[in-house]
Amino acid sequence: MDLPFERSEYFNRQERLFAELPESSVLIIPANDIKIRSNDVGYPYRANSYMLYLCGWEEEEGIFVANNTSGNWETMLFVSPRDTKKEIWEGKRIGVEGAINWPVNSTDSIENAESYISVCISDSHNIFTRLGESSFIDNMLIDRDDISDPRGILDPMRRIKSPREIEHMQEAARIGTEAHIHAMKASFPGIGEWQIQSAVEGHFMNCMSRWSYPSIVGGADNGTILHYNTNMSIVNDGELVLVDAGCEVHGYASDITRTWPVNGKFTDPQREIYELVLKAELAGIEACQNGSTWVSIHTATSQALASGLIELGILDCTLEEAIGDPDKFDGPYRNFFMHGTGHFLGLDVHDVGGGREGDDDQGPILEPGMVLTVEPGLYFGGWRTDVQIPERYSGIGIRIEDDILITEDGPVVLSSSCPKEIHEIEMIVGAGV
Ligand SMILES: [Mn+2]
Repeated sequence: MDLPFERSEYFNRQERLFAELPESSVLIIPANDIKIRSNDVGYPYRANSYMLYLCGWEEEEGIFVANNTSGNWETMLFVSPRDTKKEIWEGKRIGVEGAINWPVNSTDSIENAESYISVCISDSHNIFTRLGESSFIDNMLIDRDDISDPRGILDPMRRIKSPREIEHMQEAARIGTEAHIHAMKASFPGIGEWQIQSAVEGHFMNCMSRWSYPSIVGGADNGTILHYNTNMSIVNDGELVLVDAGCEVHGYASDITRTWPVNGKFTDPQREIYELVLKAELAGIEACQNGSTWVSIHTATSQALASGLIELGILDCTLEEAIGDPDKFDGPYRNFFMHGTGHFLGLDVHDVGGGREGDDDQGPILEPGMVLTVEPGLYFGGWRTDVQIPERYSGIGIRIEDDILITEDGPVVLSSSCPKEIHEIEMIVGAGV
């Protein structure tokens, strides 16, 4: 099995992390616990992102341990040992001998992990791990109060993608883009949301990929529900469908949203809102400049959306009033755009490194190598009771989302081949597969 990165890249990540840790430290990264779905059947297993980042270990079970109690950093990977009787049922294992090809100093059976880690933690003054990931590790640390979360160091590292990471993300964006094009071509009035989902996810699987989050396929009013993923309704003639779907390549996510009329022709009200969201998205992408603040992207999309809502007569106020407190963005435009403009993207679809709502400052400064989404939307759910929805726009939910790489020369749209201009969409929807 080939690792998705050269061993040197993993060693480089480990060294940069270790350089930030004090003497007498132990770092413990356990694999995710297996979650039961039904009786003895587990949910599909997905490796812990920090495990993938530091050593690329993807098998169920596994503990990455690093310590510098001897003065030098030593890394150890505990894995499930070879066991023919279990492998007959569960599949072949890499095993202790095979795991030495992973970027660690040594490997051992997971059965020996407890005694090794016990010695490590009693010899160390600083324990770095994230509690709540593994009941096994949590139980071993129950009496310790000198535990620190290594994410404070790892997350800023993960925020800047290496050239090889960007290659994997470009590939995830390429597959995601093709999947959206397939779904557009396959659309027709009366199609089921699940059938569109099947076109999208079928393409992921065809490319040896899988979704990076449950696909959102919402027709008409369902498209106004931000995390709708029931995907069980029919999309009728004259209705829009909002598809928010992305896939993973070596753990790296794409996250793309497109909205199109299933009959291939926007109505005037749909076109008015679509053009506004697209304008806001392009303004947000343009704001993705090296050295800019995170919040400047949200400011750009918010100003475009708010002024458009005023022009369309949906809001009757000044731009300042529409946006509200410029630090809080709490004006009435939020009735129709109630989420953030984007998030970092990487090994987690909502990747680590800040930039999420709740940050109290201007957010991270954009730097080359960061990858983030820009995804403004407008939602006019006819079912809403909290706000007056204009009849003309009732049932319209539109979001447009692309994956953006920050470079010294400006934003690079990794999902740029995914159609989003109205004339492109009208040409491709229903073209058949
Ligand atoms: Mn997103």
